[in-house]
Amino acid sequence: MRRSACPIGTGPPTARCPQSGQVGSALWQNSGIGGTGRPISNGPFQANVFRVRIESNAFAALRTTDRGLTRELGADPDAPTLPTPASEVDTLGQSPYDTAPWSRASLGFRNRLEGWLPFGMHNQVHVWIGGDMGPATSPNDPVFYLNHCNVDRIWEAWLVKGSNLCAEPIRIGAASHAPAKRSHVFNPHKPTNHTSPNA
Ligand SMILES: [Cu+2]
Repeated sequence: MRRSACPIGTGPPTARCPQSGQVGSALWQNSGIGGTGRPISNGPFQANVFRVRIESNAFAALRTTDRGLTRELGADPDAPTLPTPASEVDTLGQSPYDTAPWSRASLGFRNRLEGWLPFGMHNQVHVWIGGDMGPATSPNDPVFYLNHCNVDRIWEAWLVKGSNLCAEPIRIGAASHAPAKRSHVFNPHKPTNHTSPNA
């Protein structure tokens, strides 16, 4: 794919690559994976060739549908930009993997990559893209897989650099570290009402 002057992850907004440069990236053009809209109107996933068949309602219950794919790039004030190379450097420098209380309030690599504070890299991408990338059915948007493959890439880089995987092994079996129960909310990537960063 052709690289734009301001590809995703170029860094904080500058005169050369303002915030809008992220929306203007080649990725979101007709020759990429299409852009923004309800539904999106360009690219290989526009409504006349790509249909969303299953969606979440406001309580994350699944229901059938037949509509075009939606995105609202950069429209959510909670995530006005995508993560940047500086975000990645910061994330790779996090150690240990996780800390008490093993929640969205925890410091460490896991939360910085996946979750909150205020948005970990993974959640920040979901919220910045918006539309169908928000609810539990976010795999409806093929860009979901770019985001998750990037999470895997950073996870591998963190392991290769020899980061501290188990800082507090005695605590691993504690009840407080049990997998978070998924709450049924419309947007699993917002910190207001959800505990699992893994959607
Ligand atoms: Cu995700």
